[in-house]
Amino acid sequence: MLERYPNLNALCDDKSKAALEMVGRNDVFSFLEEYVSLCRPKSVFVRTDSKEDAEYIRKKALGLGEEKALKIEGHTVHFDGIKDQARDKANTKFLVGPRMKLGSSLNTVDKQEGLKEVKSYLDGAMEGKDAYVLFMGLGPVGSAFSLYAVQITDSAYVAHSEDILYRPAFEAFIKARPESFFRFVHSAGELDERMNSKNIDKRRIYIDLEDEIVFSVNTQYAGNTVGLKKLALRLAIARANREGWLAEHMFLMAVHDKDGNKAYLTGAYPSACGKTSTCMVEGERIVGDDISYLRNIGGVVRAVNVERGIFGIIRDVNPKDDPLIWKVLTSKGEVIFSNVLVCNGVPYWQGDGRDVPEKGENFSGQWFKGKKDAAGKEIPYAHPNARYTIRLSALENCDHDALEASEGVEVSGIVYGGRDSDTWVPVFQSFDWAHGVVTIGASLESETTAATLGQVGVRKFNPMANLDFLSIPIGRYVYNHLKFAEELEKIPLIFGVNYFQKDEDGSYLTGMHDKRVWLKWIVGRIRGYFKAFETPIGLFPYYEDLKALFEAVLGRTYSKEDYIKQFSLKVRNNIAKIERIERLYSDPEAQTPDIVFEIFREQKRRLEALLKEKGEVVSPLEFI
Ligand code: SPV
Ligand code: MN
Repeated sequence: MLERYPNLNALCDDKSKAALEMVGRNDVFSFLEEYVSLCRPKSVFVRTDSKEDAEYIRKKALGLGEEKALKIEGHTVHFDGIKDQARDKANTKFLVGPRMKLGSSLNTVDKQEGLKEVKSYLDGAMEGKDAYVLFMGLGPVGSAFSLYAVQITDSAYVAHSEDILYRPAFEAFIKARPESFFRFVHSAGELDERMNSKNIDKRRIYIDLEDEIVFSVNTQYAGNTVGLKKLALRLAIARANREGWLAEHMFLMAVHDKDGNKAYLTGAYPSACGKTSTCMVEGERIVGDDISYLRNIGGVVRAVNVERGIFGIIRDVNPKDDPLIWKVLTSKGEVIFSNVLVCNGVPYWQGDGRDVPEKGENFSGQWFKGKKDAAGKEIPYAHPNARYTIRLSALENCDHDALEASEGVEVSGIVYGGRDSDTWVPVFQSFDWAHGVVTIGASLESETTAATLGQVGVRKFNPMANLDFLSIPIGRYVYNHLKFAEELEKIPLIFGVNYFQKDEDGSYLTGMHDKRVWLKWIVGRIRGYFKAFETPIGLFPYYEDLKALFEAVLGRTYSKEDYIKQFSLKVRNNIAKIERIERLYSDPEAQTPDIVFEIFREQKRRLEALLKEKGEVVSPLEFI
């Protein structure tokens, strides 16, 4: 069969040929033939699920210098180029044909034009390099949640990362015979002497939703290149839109109730808003930190972690605040560090609590204290968006059974984590599903962080923390959430959290570990052992319940003064927020259903009445 695909056939060795013959699908072969013909690698390696194949790729990454070995066994470092340190939002675009309408908030390019452009950059882009073909699964393989993907990449680092972060699915792909599968074509393009993508001005991530294929070229940063991560999320959101489920930028975790039973929560927080630290809190269990698929199975919401690893921000990971991650990062085992500083085989990063070496190697090359970039700006020793790539199974707090459960776990609550200094209280619950979807999830805002290119510290709208990955009109996306609950027998509760409220002097109003208390309150609400009182924006906790939780969880007295400060409702700021958010949904192409505006109107009416009656800031005690 392969003989009908001359370039592919000629580039594979016997082992790879045998693997492809086992797959035996013309749609796979014609896809690969098209892109090996265009990109022209010197050989093609087809990865099966075997340990040897994973090892082959790991060794390639080291042999080629895409990764370097560190002192601790199994640890490597990878450097992305100085201008390739984050997701490139401006050059990530959907290819749209004449009939596709995605609304003004999505970044699009005419399909024919975009294809022509990206294919011109892919033309010969793999020359002199080996290409790796990977068959991977999203979610536990062989389950109702599973999606399959085939990626071709010329980066051994990308292929290695995929192996740590996702489930190999060569055999599952053959067995499941999926009707359709996601396709990813990646080339780092021409490389410089440090093995970094050279033509950053021609960096493109173009997404074809009709053919479920993503092209990524002239970049190495994992958020732009690891197909199964954010590239697949965009395709999955479009697929979920057609099929009636939800593809979300959410962690999945277990929180124990007072009897020690687990309640599973999903949580959406924009980058660097406390998402990983929440699902990693002491005493609870992590299932996943980034992407979940949610389905209605038998009238309840069930979810899986799409991934099996973490591509986490390493900044501020230290033994005191993150003992479990720290342990993995300082013990034997497979870890890829990226964009840290390496000195004598030891990786260093910002906020690790150690003395900063005077020199070493970092994303800029040989680094020394005071080194400046081309614009005269001092280069930090480690990039603020430096990362670690690990398997979840390496973590002591991993909920292994839930991670591997092919039927997923039942979701009892959904948490949306915003980041603002002056609008949301630390934790609150919505009145019902629609109210939570609209005024909490769809109204999420955060300040920008180093995970995306551009200015840091600006408040940005980020519905369900999924804005960067939306591949359907934004109002339609919200509608899908509203619709999702219609056929449910058990509807998860929805909560909002904000760890970043500030006092007048600029200091944070809540402590780093207080999120453990908010989670316990959430579980108490789910199990029905805490009451809550009504305010115009939702249900708030009683002081006595929080006081008892602070004592039990953190062994600390929680003062009424703190409670009043933290849970005072900033009425005017909440009105202003609604006005900001409403506008963003009003583009007709957004396809926002009327109910969204009605829910905003009602909330605004409640807030305005309160403003008249009690003023701009209202103590929680006033509601009781
Ligand atoms: C995020 O930025 O949301 C991440 C890392 O999880 S990235 O892979 O860059 O998307
Ligand atoms: Mn993410």
